[in-house]
Amino acid sequence: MSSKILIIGACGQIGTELTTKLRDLHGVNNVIASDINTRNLDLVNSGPFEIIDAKNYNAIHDCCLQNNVKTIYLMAALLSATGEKYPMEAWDLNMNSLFHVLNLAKEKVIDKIFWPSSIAVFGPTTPKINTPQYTICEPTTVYGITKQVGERWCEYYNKKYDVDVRSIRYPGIISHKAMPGGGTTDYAVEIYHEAIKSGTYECFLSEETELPMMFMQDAIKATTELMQTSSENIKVRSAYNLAAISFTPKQVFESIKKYIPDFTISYKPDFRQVIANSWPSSIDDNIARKEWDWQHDFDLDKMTREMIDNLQKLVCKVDLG
Ligand code: VAH
Repeated sequence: MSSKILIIGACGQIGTELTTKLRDLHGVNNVIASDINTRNLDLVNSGPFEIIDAKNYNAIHDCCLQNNVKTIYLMAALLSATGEKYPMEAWDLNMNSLFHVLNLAKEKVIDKIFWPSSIAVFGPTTPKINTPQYTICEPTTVYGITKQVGERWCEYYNKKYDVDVRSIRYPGIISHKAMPGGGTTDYAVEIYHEAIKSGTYECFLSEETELPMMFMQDAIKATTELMQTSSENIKVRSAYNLAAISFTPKQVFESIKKYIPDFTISYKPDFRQVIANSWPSSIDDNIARKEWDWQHDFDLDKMTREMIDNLQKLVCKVDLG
């Protein structure tokens, strides 16, 4: 039986598009999508799918043995805003799911792991502009703590047990296919939907809050390129800084207005403003660019064009029934 890929958390914002991309690269039947429920019927019906709770070691282990899974993409996690509401649940899911896949690799049940880290590993004491790969990391969110500790465990398993685990510190990610859930950067997705749906948006961050962001197509490209890089070329076994664009709510609003002139915005910062204030404004990703030729393709206006074109097509499809 050919070796398979298992995506845990395939119904999430990144998992949804990662499943499609990996199936394009490796063949539909070689990529098993899994999640804790079958809410996303399009995805469930698009190829091999299993219900797996990322916290359940035996369920993951059995799926790997029954299907000859040799690579796992662990995409399930509680993000920054939700993690502040449910800290122990965030610790449980984000950490124990990582230990399960690291131990499966240590026991040689699987060969390779992708695990997403985040710019949330940085905190208020980190240099905010062009944040370097190696710097002070004192995260002030539960989510950020799980990602910082997770990076330490990834590097430990690589050095001690030769586990081939690879990771990227994702910035905020913008896509039109699946909504994000429970993040502080979710405003950057909601704003496009509201520009088309209602023509106005109340932003939960202040207009000058600059954050590192990336269009989904770039994030998926970086993930698959990192996983296709030969192991000896990967020197960073915590997680790579990765960057594309940084913008404020005001700048993305201005970009959208070029296509939807009547669009209006108001600002009503909530608890997520404190989280956003603790994160960098921009990221230095020169190590990823040097070690595995990373480069992004989408700037803000190119992303806005892509988002609006696709969301307007979606609205037409729904209207036409
Ligand atoms: C969040 N979208 O907002 C995630 C991401 C950098 C932010 O990790 O929590």
